[in-house]
Amino acid sequence: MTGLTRRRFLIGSTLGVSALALSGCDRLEQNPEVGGVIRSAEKLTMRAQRLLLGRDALAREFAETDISPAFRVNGTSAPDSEAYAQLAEGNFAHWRLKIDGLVDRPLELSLADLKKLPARTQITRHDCVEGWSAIAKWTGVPLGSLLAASGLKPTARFAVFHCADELEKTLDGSGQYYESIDLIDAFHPQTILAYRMNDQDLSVGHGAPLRLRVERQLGYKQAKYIMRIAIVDSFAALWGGNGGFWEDRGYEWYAGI
Ligand SMILES: Nc1nc2c(c(=O)[nH]1)N[C@H]1C(S)=C(S)[C@@H](COP(=O)(O)O)O[C@H]1N2
Ligand SMILES: [Mo]
Repeated sequence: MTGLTRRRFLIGSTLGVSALALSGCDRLEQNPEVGGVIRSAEKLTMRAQRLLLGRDALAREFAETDISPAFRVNGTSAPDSEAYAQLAEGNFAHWRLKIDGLVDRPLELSLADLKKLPARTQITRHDCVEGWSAIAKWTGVPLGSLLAASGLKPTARFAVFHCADELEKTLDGSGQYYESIDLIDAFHPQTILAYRMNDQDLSVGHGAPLRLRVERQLGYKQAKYIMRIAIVDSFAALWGGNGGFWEDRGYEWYAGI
């Protein structure tokens, strides 16, 4: 081999390698799964930007002086199960929040774990569909930060909250309280998993140890007694298929206010 041909040979093989890498890259983008990841990342960026720029999308926050002297307990006032009673008895030290489903890293967090994480406090008005409202101060962990830590899979679309209580005794268990929200609401800055209300640990009546605050929606979306959050691409297979206990009984899934 002469010097020149050897050089040509080397250039040729280098080109060959990068051409291969390029075509590999092409093939990667054509792969529907990878294409989906890129497209959904783009969608997430778009959503995050809309949330950050659209300040009017925040629910109104109030002053300490606006806090209602009384806040009704509505729906379940204490879950009627031996398992819950035991958890409450032990001050929820043995309770664990599970986050699973379409995530890369399922999480199991104790109340102490949650309390160590960066928290958000907000004073907001709760509006029940039955026609009463009350203002309270809520402290908890932004749901979005937990979902980010769990690593959502590209197919993730909804967060489903499974609660400890049965609001209606049914043979098939469909009286179990549950709720769901989409990722836009899940990552909204005011969407928190609250463990404190008006500077006190959340009482059993108001959903101890953990309840959802999703401030741009009505009262029945504010799931109390959360045990598990499942990330899903559809809630069609759950109970009545409408994404929530009240939704299965005819209420709107998106209960915007
Ligand atoms: N697990 C669970 N979450 C629930 C309910 C319930 O019965 N069980 N009731 C809903 C309704 S209709 C309202 S208005 C609020 C009431 O919350 P409060 O008891 O703190 O007022 O919780 C919502 N979340
Ligand atoms: Mo409600």
